[in-house]
Amino acid sequence: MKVKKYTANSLPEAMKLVRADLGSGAVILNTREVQAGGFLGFFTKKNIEIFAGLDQDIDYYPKKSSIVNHEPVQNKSENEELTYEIRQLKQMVHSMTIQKKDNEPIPEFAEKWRSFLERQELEQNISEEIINQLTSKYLSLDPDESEVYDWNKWMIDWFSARMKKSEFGGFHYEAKFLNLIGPTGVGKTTTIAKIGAKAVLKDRKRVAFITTDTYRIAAIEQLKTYAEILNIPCEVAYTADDFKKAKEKFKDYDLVLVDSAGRNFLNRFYIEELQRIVQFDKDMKNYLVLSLTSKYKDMETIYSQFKSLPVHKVIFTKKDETSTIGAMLNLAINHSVPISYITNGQNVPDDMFEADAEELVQMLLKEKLKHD
Ligand SMILES: Nc1nc2c(ncn2[C@@H]2O[C@H](COP(=O)(O)OP(=O)(O)OP(=O)(O)O)[C@@H](O)[C@H]2O)c(=O)[nH]1
Ligand SMILES: [Mg+2]
Repeated sequence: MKVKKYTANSLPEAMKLVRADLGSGAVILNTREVQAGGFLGFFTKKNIEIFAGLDQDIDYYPKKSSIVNHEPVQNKSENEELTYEIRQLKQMVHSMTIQKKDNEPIPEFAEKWRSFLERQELEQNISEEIINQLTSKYLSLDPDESEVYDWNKWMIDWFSARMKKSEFGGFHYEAKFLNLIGPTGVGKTTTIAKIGAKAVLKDRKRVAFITTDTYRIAAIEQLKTYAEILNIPCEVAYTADDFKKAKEKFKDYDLVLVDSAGRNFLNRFYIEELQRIVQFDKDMKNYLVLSLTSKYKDMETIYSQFKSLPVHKVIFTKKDETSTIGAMLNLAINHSVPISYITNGQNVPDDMFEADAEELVQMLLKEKLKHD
């Protein structure tokens, strides 16, 4: 590959020079900022240098072959060396993207994405990363190409790769006890009814309820009403001993859903109180319920307070009451939070679906359509 240097005032201008000279098949090897001109250190200005070339090994741009070095290969060892060098270069090219410099103006296209992602309350470290990479990709394309480029797919791929460490998907009877915990009024009891109804009506499982929420009569009545509708038993546990007995009573059931009182879990005291009644063991999965209408910083604090319990997965509720889902993506990207269900309404059992990475990004893209 013959490498050439192009210098201009800005990255877009330098890219234009590269494109004009090498065509759309140009391979960018490096970009850097250099100081130019000046007198005794004064009046210098910043220029952008791009090193680019055409890869002779790939013949998708035969028109430009004149600048490619066609020297015949002399012998086998030289041939091997050349092959090795080409492989090295290819690896280098693959691992490089054009880096947007901090002082470069961002194209309007990326600016629109930035304002949308900020409104979605995505953490700044995440949106910055997206905008930098999006801008680089945008600048590496011809205007005609970028117009038809599948940016939605780019977003799906970006988020999917960054959320790789998070686990997605609902409860599939991997334990007998499923315990729903979380702040007040987020929808724990309603979601228990939704999961219970699905297990009874769709999966034909033997299901029971236990509630440790004994602080309000209405709370007990609420769960008992759902139990009656589903024709399943419901036990109330006032003490740790009650809880033990209820567990024993339901030992032959397929699934026992445990409801608990909503508390201000920003305060660690309530987590300890919960631990006193419920015996957390191997046969129990703990799902933390968080409402998408809450603030991200509070969700982050509550999640980290509960982590030691441990929290196996998170359920996000009330998607229907907000158009902002950044908090959920922040937790998945910055904290690898595993996401099980998303609920989107008060109807039992319909308003709930299992989360998957692509679905989450599709939700974001739908909001983007409304934003444009
Ligand atoms: N819009 C909407 N409302 C929901 C959703 N899930 C639950 N709710 C409503 O939120 C309110 C509180 O729901 P609960 O299930 O009682 O919440 P909880 O977490 O058990 O509340 P406490 O036990 O008091 O802490 C009820 O009016 C539910 O109908 C949802 O996905 N969307
Ligand atoms: Mg409740």
